[in-house]
Amino acid sequence: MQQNARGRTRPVFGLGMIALSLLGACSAETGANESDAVGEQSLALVGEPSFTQQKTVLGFEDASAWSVSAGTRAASTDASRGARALAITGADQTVLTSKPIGKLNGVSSKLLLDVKLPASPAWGQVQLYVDSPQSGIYHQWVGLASLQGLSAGQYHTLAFTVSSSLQSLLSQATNVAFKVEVNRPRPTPSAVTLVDRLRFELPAGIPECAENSSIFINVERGPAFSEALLERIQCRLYDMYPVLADRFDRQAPTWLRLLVESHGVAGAGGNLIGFNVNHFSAHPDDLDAFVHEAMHLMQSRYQPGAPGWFIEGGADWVRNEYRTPGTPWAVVPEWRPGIHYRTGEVVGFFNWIDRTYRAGKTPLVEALHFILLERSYTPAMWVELTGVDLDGLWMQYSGGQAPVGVAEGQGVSFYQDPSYVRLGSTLPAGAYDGTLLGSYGVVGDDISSIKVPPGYSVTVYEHDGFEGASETLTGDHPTLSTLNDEISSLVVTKL
Ligand SMILES: [Ca+2]
Ligand SMILES: [Ca+2]
Repeated sequence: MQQNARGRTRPVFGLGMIALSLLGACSAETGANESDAVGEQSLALVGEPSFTQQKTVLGFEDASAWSVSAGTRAASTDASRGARALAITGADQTVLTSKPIGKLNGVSSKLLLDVKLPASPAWGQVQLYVDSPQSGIYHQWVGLASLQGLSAGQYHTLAFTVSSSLQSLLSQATNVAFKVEVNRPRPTPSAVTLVDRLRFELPAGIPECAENSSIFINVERGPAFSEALLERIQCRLYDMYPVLADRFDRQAPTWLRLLVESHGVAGAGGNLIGFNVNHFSAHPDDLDAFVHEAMHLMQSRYQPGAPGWFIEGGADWVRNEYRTPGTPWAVVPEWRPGIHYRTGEVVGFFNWIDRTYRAGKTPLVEALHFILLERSYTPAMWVELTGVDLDGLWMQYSGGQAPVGVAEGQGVSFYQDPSYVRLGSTLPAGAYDGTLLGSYGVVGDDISSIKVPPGYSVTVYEHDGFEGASETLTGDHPTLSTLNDEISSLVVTKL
């Protein structure tokens, strides 16, 4: 496994192969003739905890998550962290009350809150309370921080000590609301006070982007690596994994292992994401690869026999959905010779399906994802979701240009794995360069077994353009003694 020319990543580690191990023939499970609506219903994820709630509420990213007892509140982009802070105008005394948070993460001995005042107050204070009637916490006072003399126009961090008894209560509590009570001299009517970033203090060594996160990333250090880049990688995961979990798997692992390695590119499975320091040192603009890998963790519970190309293609589609603008990773927007859905260039295909057959509906990848999680996938699902079978969709997508192989026995069959596992295609007589092989779904440098029926021979070449080492084969070859995973062009001859 290696990076291809476009910088896609493929699972390369031992545990990373979990996702790849799902490769194989589509499941033939029966009784799964479910309608589209089943896949749509499961999207509601009713009753499952949210991965992003605490960060959204306590990070003041959503002004509607807070109410004020006096004055007015609005969202402000003048944030101390994230995209937004809460702006309060027109009150000397007010209580900000949060929506209840289902489950608190990262409870520690100190709560911190950032405030930015319109004027330096001669007196004033902020008092913090928590409330969870459901868990026996009734308007419990946490602490008080003074505002007196704080300079205007810049954020200051207020600290509140959390007693050990309250810590253990909060760790267990459900639906905890926070109350921030502000008292200070009456500001001028238009003066804006900003609050942001209510959070529990993090342990040393944890990046600030982990504030209010529902996940924990344990870094398993390998080769020496830029600490700044390692932090950026962790932050891409702390930012994106909860978003993906809320959308794709509310039961996704919350405790992740990030393994620093020195081979391959990146891989993922279970709760592990591994990556190659050398690749990301050379390509620090490729951090969206961690969105792709994080999606693999959402796919870990797919049914056995889930199509491997869909696992990879789905993770690519998600990566593209959440792409960082300006990064060089590109998708193939429309069909062109040399691509095939089985070999990876499918983001454009999925988007075409959504435009053509699923306008106004859940995107295809998302719908199939939940069907695979529910373990009710069969190839008939393509017809359920679009009205057309998969190969028919691909043919339409290509404008009728995609070549189609012949039936087994009517030409030479090429497989990705030994012992005739993972058929690429069965090809009639002709000369096939790398592009044409790609159009048939035969992956270059990956052929590992070949069936040559009576009356045919095949000459295989190490390089594209019928160059390099070559060998002419007849009969069946469950393994290749030479040129295994090296064939890049070939000629099929009818004798
Ligand atoms: Ca914020
Ligand atoms: Ca192979």
